[in-house]
Amino acid sequence: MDLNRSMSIEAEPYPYEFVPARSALLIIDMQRDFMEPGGFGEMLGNDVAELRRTIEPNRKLLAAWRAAGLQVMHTREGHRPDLSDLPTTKKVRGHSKTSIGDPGPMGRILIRGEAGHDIIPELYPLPNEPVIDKPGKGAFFATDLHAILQNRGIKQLLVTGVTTEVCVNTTVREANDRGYECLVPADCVGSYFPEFQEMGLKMIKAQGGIFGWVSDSTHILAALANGLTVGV
Ligand code: C5J
Repeated sequence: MDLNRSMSIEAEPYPYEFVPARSALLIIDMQRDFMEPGGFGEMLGNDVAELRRTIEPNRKLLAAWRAAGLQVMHTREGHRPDLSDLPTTKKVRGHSKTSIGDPGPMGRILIRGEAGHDIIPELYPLPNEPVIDKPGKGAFFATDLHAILQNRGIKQLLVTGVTTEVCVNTTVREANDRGYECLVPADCVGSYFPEFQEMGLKMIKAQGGIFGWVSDSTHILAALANGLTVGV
């Protein structure tokens, strides 16, 4: 595949043109505590099945993206063990009996280094794939993501992961304001709340693609397969 040759992906509100060499797959917060039965997400009363349906499409997309030799980055939401980067407002929000930093089902909740904070085995990062540890919802806030993307010449992002209306949406908005073009495959992002899934995607592609484009992993896989054929 010629990584500098522009490709087109079927998307809404109109086709997404992308140059593979300038694109990265950014997988947001596919962490055990959000995704796995028995984790923090489920402990709060959420149905993790709503998120787990995204694992298989993400796994296929990741495999194809890696096979094409393209760049992959991952994020994890979490905090330092001493909680020095955790705003009190975030700690107390929701008045939950158990909150960030407390002992949870998979170690201290959303604390770096704990089992629940790590990425699910199905999508585990390879050693050459940067993992961005972020204290907020957006992946650009208080991280070196923008610097890494700039140093690698990345201008376009395929954003997948969880949750659609929180960390995915916030990251897409941050990226858009920094001049990146974002494509979100609907089957690779998930929310605990079906109505937020729908509206979270609608908000991205509304008004001529105000924050980006929405597609489906099958269209991305088709474009990659087509690129491999054309490139030989
Ligand atoms: C993410 C959250 N990753 N919902 N976090 O969306 O708190």
